[in-house]
Parts: sequence; C-alpha cells; structure tokens
Amino acid sequence: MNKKALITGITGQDGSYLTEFLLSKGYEVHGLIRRASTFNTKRINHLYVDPHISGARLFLHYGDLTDAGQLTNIVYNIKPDEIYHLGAQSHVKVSFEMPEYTGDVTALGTTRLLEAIRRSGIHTKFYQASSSEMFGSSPPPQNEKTQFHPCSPYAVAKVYAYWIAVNYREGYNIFACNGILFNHESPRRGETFVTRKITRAAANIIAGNQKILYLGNLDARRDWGFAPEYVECQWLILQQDEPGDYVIGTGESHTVREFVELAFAYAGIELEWQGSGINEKGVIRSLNNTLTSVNGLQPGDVVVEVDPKYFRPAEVDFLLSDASKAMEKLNWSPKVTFIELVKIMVDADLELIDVQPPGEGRQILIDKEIQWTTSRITVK
Ligand code: NAP
Ligand code: G4F
Repeated sequence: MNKKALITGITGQDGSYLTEFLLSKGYEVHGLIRRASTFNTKRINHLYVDPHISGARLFLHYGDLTDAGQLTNIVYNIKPDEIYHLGAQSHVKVSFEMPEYTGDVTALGTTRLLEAIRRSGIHTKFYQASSSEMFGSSPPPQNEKTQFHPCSPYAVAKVYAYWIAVNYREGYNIFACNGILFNHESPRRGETFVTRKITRAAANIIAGNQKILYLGNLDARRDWGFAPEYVECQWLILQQDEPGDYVIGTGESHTVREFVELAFAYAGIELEWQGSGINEKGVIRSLNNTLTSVNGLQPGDVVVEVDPKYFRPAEVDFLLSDASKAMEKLNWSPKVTFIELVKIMVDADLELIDVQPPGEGRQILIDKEIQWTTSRITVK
C-alpha cells in the first residue's frame, strides 16, 4: 500500500517541492491549507487532480496551525505514516512586527500538532522544520552541537518548536526529528525574501518595469542552497532507523552584496558599488549590447540603493553550515552551487516576464538530474 504523508505548509516553497517529490515516490499526500478569499494554491496547482478521479493522490484539507481541534481531526482521520510540519510564519523581518502571532503559529503550532499525534494515539513519524536562524549570533560554522542564540521573534519561536519536538521524542517516544536547514531558495521562493527580491528586480529592471532595487543589510552572510535538494533531506531524515536532528546546508557562505552582483551580471548588467553605509549604491558599469537597445539603461544609472526600512532590530550576520553529520548518515551532499542557484533563479524570473533568459539555469537542472522537478521548476 502507498505510504501516506501529511504536510503543513503545503502551499509554501518547500511544501510544493516536497509534494512533488513524495508523489514521485508513490506517496498519497495530504496537505493542510488555510482558507483565503483568493486562491493561495498557485505553487501546487500543477500537481492537483480532482479527487473524484480514480488514482488521485493529492488531497487538501482546510485547517490552521492556531486551531488545535481541527489539527487533531485531520491527524486522527488521515492517520499519516509521516507528518512534515513545514507551516510557519516564516519571515524574520515580519516576526519583529508580529511577534505574538509568530509565536502562536510558529512555536505553539508545533505543540498543537504534536498534541494531535499524542492524543489521537496514531503511530507516525514527525518532521519539524527547524532553522539555522536558531544559531543567530553563534559564530560559524554551525552544526548540531552549536549553541542556539536566536536574534528574532521568529528564531525564538523556532527554538521553542525544536525543543518541544525533542521533548515529545524523549517523553512520549514519538519519532520526532528536527531538520535544521540553512537558507534554501528557488524560483518558487516567496517574493519578499532577499534572493527572490533580487532576481525579480534584475529581471524587471532589464524589462523596464522597475528602476531601482531597495535593500537593507548588504553585508549579511548566508549559506544559500537549492530548495528541491533540501526537501529530499526532509524525507531522508524520516527514513532513518532512529529519530534524530540534522543540520543541512552547503558549507559555503556569501554576502547579500555578492548575490546582487552575480544576479545582475548574469542578467547582463555589470555593477560597481559607490558610497558606503546607507549611502551605498549599485551603479551600472557596463551592459551587454542587447540590453542597451532594449530599454535605454545606461552606464552610470543607479539600480540598487539601501533603504534602512529593511534593516532588522537585531541581525544574524554570518551563517555557515557544517553538515558533516547529514553527509555521513544521510549520504547527502548538495549538487547545486551558489552561482548555479543564482542562474536558475534569474532564468526563471526572466521567463516569468517573457524575456528570453541566457538559459544556463535550465541546463544546470538537466545536467544535475534533479528530474522530478525539472519540468516545473517555477510556477506562474
Ligand atoms: P513559506 O514559503 O513561507 O511557506 C510557509 C507555509 O506555512 C505556507 O504554506 C503558509 O500558508 C503556511 N502557513 C503560515 N501560517 C499558517 C497557519 N497559521 N496555519 C497553517 N499554515 C500556515 O516557507 P518555506 O520557505 O517553504 O519554509 C518551510 C518551513 O521551513 C517553514 O517552517 C520555515 O520557517 C522553515 N525554514 C525555511 C528555510 C528556508 O530557507 N526556506 C530554512 C529553514 C527553515 P499560506 O500559503 O496560506 O501563507
Ligand atoms: O531572505 P531573508 O529574508 O532570509 P532570512 O532572514 O535569512 O530567513 C530565511 O532563512 C531562514 C534560514 O536561515 C529561515 F528559517 C527563514 O524562514 C527564512 O526562510 O534575509 C536574508 C538576509 C538577512 O540578513 C537580511 O537582513 O538578507 C538581508 N536583507 C538585506 N536586504 C534583506 C533585504 N532581506 C529581505 N528579506 N529583504 C531585503 O530587502
């Protein structure tokens, strides 16, 4: 019989790739979705089949991480073999503006789900989407033994969720695991996270739809990987004989400034930086010929500026993973490099606005044989 998985956060970046991955492995997949006045399922529409049709293997259920009763109903009725808990208020900057809500959804939501498992008495495996943000100001490289020092309400909520998962493992013998994932990105990344904001802006500036990209801290360093590879790890973690906690990342770290430079250069705009602090600007040094004729961009034009409104009250300066445990025990290592990730994302954002991309990104996906998602790497 097919294994059954329940995914919270199925409409998010990871949820959509994980659904695709589990369907490709023969799973029956159930997803928790929030009621909204508009459709919020664009990342999974291409996977959805009318449940009346025989053979349908993806089923969606209304619920919310703040509603314990409905979580218990869903868990009890579906009796999934595996639960992937990806749902969260996942934006760090927003968590400073909505700390209480973030704690309710991101921290207590995990307790509600674990309680649903415990009370319904079902036998299941549980994956908690923990985050490298939990390490906060602890110096790099960070691994499973590094001390948590969270620097945002989001990260504090994730530390709570991490420990409640460990507590239910130790106290109730539930197969609960933490994947401590470093930043992972893709063409399906939410538009207000920095990588996607940059690749969309590079595409829109080239198309003449946007003049300037406004950013916050250009010096922050992140260990950025490719999201489809990370959802495979989420699955691998639950396939182990014993429950455990794993750091997942590339072992490479780059600044936001480097991401901007590479994304713009790949799209055809060479930048140079002028000024410093909040007066730093990204100025066009040179363009490829096609672009000059497309929309009147010129060397000397300012296309990147700093806007302090994107600074955070407390910042995580430097994340760099030491994923040696995952490499050894899960036999996993990332295939997509930093520059390849940038190319994949810029290609996809150019395609989305009907501008011919350079095309190296799509070729990388084919060459790296991440086949289960190659045809639908992005969604409109
Ligand atoms: P995402 O794109 O922001 O998706 C978040 C998901 O959670 C969406 O499906 C969202 O539903 C759902 N959600 C939010 N509030 C909810 C609520 N009250 N009830 C039910 N569902 C709710 O996040 P992601 O990038 O896929 O990340 C997946 C998980 O991994 C998150 O827990 C995140 O914190 C964690 N994580 C992410 C990264 C990363 O770099 N991406 C790294 C480490 C950990 P709507 O679509 O309705 O908003
Ligand atoms: O893309 P970000 O918003 O991601 P952040 O804060 O690292 O969080 C993401 O990764 C975590 C894993 O470590 C996840 F747990 C979390 O759910 C989320 O997926 O910001 C990355 C860096 C930060 O240092 C930020 O200050 O980029 C800097 N940044 C500079 N300008 C900006 C901007 N971030 C955003 N979102 N927007 C800007 O304009």
